[in-house]
Amino acid sequence: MTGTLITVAPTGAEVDKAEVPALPVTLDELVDAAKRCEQAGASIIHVHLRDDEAKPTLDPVRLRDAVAALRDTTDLIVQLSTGGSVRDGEAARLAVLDAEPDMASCTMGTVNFGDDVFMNRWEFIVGLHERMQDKAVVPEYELFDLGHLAALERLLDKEGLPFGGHVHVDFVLGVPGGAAGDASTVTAFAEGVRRYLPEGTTFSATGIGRATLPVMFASLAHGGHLRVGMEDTVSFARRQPVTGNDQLVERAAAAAALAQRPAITTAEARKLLRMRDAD
Ligand code: KMH
Ligand code: ZN
Repeated sequence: MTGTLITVAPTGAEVDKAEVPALPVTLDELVDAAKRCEQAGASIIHVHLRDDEAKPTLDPVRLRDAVAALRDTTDLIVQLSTGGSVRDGEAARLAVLDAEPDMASCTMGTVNFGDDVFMNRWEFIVGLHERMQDKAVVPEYELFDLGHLAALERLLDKEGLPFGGHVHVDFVLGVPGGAAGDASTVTAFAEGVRRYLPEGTTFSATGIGRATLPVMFASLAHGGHLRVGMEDTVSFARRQPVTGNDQLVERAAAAAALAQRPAITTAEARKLLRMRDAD
């Protein structure tokens, strides 16, 4: 069994900067968080950007600038979100790939998302998958519900493997409207990966809000990897706001070390995910 791949999702599209001042929203704040998180054990950064009013944006210039700045200042694998916010349209979400990240997210189906709907039509998913194949971008397939496993099996069957040939998925658990954020749900997803997806498929898992710890421990127990960050969790413990993303990465790295699967380096992560620049 390998060590643990830790992804940090520092910002997201939902958390309000006015309510959570530690949320990184400017490029300087993002780069600072990225450097600290790399130091703490992260190897992938899952990126959402904000505009000058700290609102979510898919502005192409900002996306390119962020990819360049993160590459200049860290060795992290840069994964852009194509999920954006629930208000983003398909064309803008597809255009994210023009910023030429190392990786990008690809959500495997529509899901209720609190009071909103996170829309991911089949044709849109196929379009994202194909464009990532063409652009040599490694996808991280985001699974918010068990049915998304079957959708991914169908996608790979019809459209072929992603660039590099390795399949990596992330379980996003505890979204109101999606799969629950508890240990037995992680078990169901892990069994689904073994049953429906190609041999060697790797998975990480993240739990929203108070689901973060049960999901983290269950994922480690199943040989899975971890995603943490303020996109998903803004309380470190009861009545204890997160002070920064590195605090969450440090805790994940400590849990991984206790599980005797310490955090892997960015170079090891590139190899694991068969990235184009892996040694
Ligand atoms: N913000 C959510 C609506 C992704 O980044 O690919 C979607 C999301 C998934 O965060
Ligand atoms: Zn995201």
